[in-house]
Amino acid sequence: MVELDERIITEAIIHRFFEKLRANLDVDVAIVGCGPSGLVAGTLLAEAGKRVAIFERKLSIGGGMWGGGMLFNEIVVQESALHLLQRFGIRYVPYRDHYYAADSIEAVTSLARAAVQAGATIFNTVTVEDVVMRPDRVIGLVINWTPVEMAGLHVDPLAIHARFVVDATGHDTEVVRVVAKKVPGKLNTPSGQIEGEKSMWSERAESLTLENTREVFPGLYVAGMAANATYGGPRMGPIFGGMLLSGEKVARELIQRLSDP
Ligand code: 48F
Repeated sequence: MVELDERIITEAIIHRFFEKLRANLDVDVAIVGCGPSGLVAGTLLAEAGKRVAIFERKLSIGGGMWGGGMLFNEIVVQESALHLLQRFGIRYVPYRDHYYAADSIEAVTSLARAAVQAGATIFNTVTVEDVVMRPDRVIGLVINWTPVEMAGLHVDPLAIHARFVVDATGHDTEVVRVVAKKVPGKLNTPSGQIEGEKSMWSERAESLTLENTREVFPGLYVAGMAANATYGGPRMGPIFGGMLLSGEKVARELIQRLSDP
């Protein structure tokens, strides 16, 4: 038996982590937020051979999916997104007509496993605090450790470059907020600013999530709940089809954009 050496354990972690970080200094797509929309987008882009990094502020990934509705850990998905439950191997049961229920823990773990195994790199406990800009375009992200943010420490961040950034930060729409405030130019919204999320209306919210998934500023796309919050759509509650479909749509559009000359 070889005696375990604490220094080798430490060295392995440091070596592997910095390899991962270095490999993601320049990516095709940088996704902010590791909720359902970010995870679906990350998986499909990585499966298409794109270099994808996903940054998540929290230690845990999965965003608002773990808690189902009011901590009852089940989610509901409608017929139009059933193919995505199937694609990610998430088991479901039909409920009345056209509704499907799934265990939220199985949903998050299946999406996360798919994303990592497809080749997307997830950086958890990393907060995106700003973007990297060039004249009229977003070209990357400014990142820092979440504990630095939590402790209010004055520590300069680091930065990465990306051909496209996706704001999948949910209700807070944090990347779009920074761009609206600090990057010259206007958002591609009716007012040129963030329209703001509206109160709950599940049917309308689900279709608008898909419609609102698009490029909101050169180099910056919005997906998931962030898309509705940006374009003034309502919230939808614990139905998740729109989130999954939004991730699918942004991936499809970016695969196309990335193949443009
Ligand atoms: O909120 P979230 O799950 O986003 P989503 O994919 O899904 C929304 C649903 O969960 C639910 C809903 C509908 O059914 O309305 O809310 O749109 O995940 C967003 C993730 O982004 C992280 C945050 O911690 C969460 O896990 N996040 C937010 N801001 C930042 C961030 C930031 N500045 N840097 C890194 N991560």
